[in-house]
Amino acid sequence: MIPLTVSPEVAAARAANHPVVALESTIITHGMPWPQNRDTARLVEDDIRDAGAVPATIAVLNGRLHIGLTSEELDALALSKDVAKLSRADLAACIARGGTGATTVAATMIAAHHAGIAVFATGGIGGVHRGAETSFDISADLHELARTPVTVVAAGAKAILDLPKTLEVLETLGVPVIAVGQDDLPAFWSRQSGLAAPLRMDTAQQIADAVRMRTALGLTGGHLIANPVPAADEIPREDLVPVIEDALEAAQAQNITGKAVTPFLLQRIFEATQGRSLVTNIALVRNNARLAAEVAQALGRSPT
Ligand code: PSU
Ligand code: MN
Repeated sequence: MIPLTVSPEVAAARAANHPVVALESTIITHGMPWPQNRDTARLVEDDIRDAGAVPATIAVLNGRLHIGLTSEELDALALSKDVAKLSRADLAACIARGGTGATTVAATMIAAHHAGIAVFATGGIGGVHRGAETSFDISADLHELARTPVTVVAAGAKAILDLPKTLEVLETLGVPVIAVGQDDLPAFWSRQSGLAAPLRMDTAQQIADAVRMRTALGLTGGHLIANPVPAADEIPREDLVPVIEDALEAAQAQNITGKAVTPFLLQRIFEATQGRSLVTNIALVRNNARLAAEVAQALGRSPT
């Protein structure tokens, strides 16, 4: 038996067949500093409610898998230090030991699917890190997208990664990568990556139709919906190139490896941009939450 706690709001939504959107918690504990992490988590939940769906923030608290957090639970998580960052490899062990952990994209997909939630909004997925040819650092998020049927709305993969290699791996794994409203793959803080997205769709209904067809064909796995950050909030790619290079050099000089790499780089870039990267990160997550709510609603309607 899985020790599962479904929040009253999420339980009521599921009972009424109302659209639900999953949210991860690593972005709260490892992706943003206090208090913006807590404020963003709340804003994003409200964005989903305003757009006509119910948010389900997912985390492991004292050995229980939570689908939907109360505002007290959310505050406590946002304030806690030394919370584990859980992926497919460590989700079960954390629950079994009675631990507390934040879920990454991979672990949130597993939990969402378990709870019957088909759509999930985040900032940017993990992917193939630069230098992966020697470090072998490839996020478990990619393999999760290949196997677990959840539609993940993100602003692409984080621009700290090797985006061409990330696209290659997603193609190899058979994950549909769909850019929204443009031909170019978005690059998290920037609208453009300079890489053509494999697929393009312009409406939530088109995305929902594609998701349904993939299920009808019996194909396992999820979708990556790459939603560009709103133009008013983006940091142009040219501005970020030197900042990312610097952060990567610092990570190497300080021997940062494994799970610590992504949080380290995000924090470095936050400092180097005087907080501008965080403003953009918040805007893009909110934008993804709104689209995810539309996709969840479109999945509840009949196909076009
Ligand atoms: N989106 C953000 N900020 C984040 C993340 C996503 O805007 O911090 C997190 C997600 O939990 C994602 C993780 O799964 O970063 C990637 O970590 P890694 O590269 O170690 O797989
Ligand atoms: Mn990694």
